[in-house]
Amino acid sequence: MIIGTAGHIDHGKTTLVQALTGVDTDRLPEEKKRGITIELGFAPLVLPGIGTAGVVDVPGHEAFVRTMLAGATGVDLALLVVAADEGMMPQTREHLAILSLLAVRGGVVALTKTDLVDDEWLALVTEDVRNALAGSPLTDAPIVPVSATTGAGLDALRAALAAAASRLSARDPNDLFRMPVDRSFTIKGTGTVVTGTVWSGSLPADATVRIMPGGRVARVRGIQSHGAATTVAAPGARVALSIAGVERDDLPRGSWIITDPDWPASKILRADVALLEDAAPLGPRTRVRFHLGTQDVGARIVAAGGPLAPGTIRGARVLLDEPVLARAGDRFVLRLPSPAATIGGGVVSDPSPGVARPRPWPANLGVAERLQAALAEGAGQGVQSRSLAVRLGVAPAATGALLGAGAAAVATPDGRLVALTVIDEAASRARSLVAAHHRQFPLDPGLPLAALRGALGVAGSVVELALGRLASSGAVEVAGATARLTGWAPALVGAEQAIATAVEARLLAGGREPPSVPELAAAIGADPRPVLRFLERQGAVVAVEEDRYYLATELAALVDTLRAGMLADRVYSPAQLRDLTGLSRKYLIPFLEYCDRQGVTARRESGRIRAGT
Ligand SMILES: Nc1nc2c(ncn2[C@@H]2O[C@H](COP(=O)(O)OP(=O)(O)OP(=O)(O)O)[C@@H](O)[C@H]2O)c(=O)[nH]1
Ligand SMILES: [Mg+2]
Repeated sequence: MIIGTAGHIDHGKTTLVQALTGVDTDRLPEEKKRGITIELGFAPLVLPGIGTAGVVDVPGHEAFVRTMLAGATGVDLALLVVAADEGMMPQTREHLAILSLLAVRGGVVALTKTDLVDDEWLALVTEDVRNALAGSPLTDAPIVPVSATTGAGLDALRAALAAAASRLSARDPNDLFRMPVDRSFTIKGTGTVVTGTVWSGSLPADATVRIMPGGRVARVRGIQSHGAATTVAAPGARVALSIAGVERDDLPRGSWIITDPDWPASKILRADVALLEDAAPLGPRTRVRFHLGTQDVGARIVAAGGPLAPGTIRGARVLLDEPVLARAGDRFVLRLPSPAATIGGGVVSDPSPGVARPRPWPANLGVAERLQAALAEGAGQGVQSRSLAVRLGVAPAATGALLGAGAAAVATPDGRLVALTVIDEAASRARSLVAAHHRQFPLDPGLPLAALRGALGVAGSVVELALGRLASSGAVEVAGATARLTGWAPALVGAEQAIATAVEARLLAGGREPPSVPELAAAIGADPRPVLRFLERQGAVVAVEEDRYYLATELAALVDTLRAGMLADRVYSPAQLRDLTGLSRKYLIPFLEYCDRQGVTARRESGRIRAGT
């Protein structure tokens, strides 16, 4: 449970945190000297009935909004501090806007320094604050009058925080582990230590982690929470991790600690974006700062249908100057660098689009709609199933249920999710391709699978699924490495039949010395090759050398003659074998090489022997 302070400079945030927890979080000499908070402060707060919550104290100075953002990101509850003597001030409003953009889940307003004002003034300020809260996540938040100086109202404030905390739903400990780093330092004897709030999932001690966005792998040596060693970093906890094998500069604020091996960093993402009421329209060329977690990078926002204007949420493509670790559902804040101002923010709808120039999606899509859109974009390659938890922002265990809940998709054996329509379409195209192949090559046994895969342009596993469907519907069957219409067999018809008759007649007439393919072609006035290949598959002819076919019966008789005439273990010279077969030299050598390949004969230095039995 993390509570984050918010509010204008000098309104008493740090003093109030000290009054509640006993911890002075302003430790830096410069903070002491200037009397302001510069860096994030952390203190444990015991809440009745809840346990120990972590308080993150942020600076109110307008120059440190970036630090405030790093502190406010991932908090469960906001503690908005307003000094009763000054009331609503610019950073009160800016911090409130940031809490809204981050969609903080609840909070309490502390109207502090009440010892400095009278009741009438207090009533006016309270009304002012209530009006300012309208439309924010703190709309109905209790406004508790307190004084850090006198201690008045502190118990009521604790009770209000405890009540707000009790209304929060617990975070899923089985979700993907993720922690943005807010501080990193070196402790003598311990090494590199990072602190942060666990956004999701759990981390056991000794875990292997990835430091994002760079992806470096490291090992966790120890975990502490609120100063005590613990065996697991639980979701929503403030923790310190000591990490082996890295320097503090390897994981500065803005780094992320994760465990998922496949979670990619994003350079381009899809998001729903909205501008604050008082922001100027934002075009695609304006450079903004994109704050997500404790990370902030330069970015440009390309919204669908022209520049963004306040008042509507729009789908956009976010182009990031540097990689960011994002997940669907993540909230982010947009600021202008100079003059520094918070101008808007949004929610990541797709952290890893499947194409280089993703078109923005409509705003406010649900999980099922985003899955359908991703499947449509993935087309014949589908979407990797293991990417869904990040890409859709659901716990890994819940991704299976998406399919059960009617997503019209199929899981492939190689871990993809493919839209049913894609498989249907691949199946119908495969069927047409096979039929067209039969028409074009009636002597061919079918369309080679490799050619089919190439022509369909979809993942191999999608081709398998499509063929599986065609097979079960009885439309297409796979035989060996080819696909054919079920029951289809190559046959000689028309002109091919005439060629076959002429070819067989001439091969028969040639006997042991049949004409070559070019000779056949010249004799019959047509290309005999397709017919010869067909007859070869039928077993009627055999290619003894390139461009020379024998009738199978003729060849078998010739081989028998050779085998019968050769004694075992005796070497025959070519001249002897010529006499034995009656073949001229031109035919003899290719025939003997054929017999070598077939294992009928084997070569020796001075001739050939009979091989085999
Ligand atoms: N009278 C009175 N003074 C207070 C109270 N709370 C804080 N102060 C004074 O207000 C001044 C600012 O208090 P801080 O707690 O430093 O204010 P802050 O909001 O943390 O300021 P930043 O972190 O710089 O934004 C200090 O001089 C405090 O002593 C209070 O309840 N009553
Ligand atoms: Mg302070």
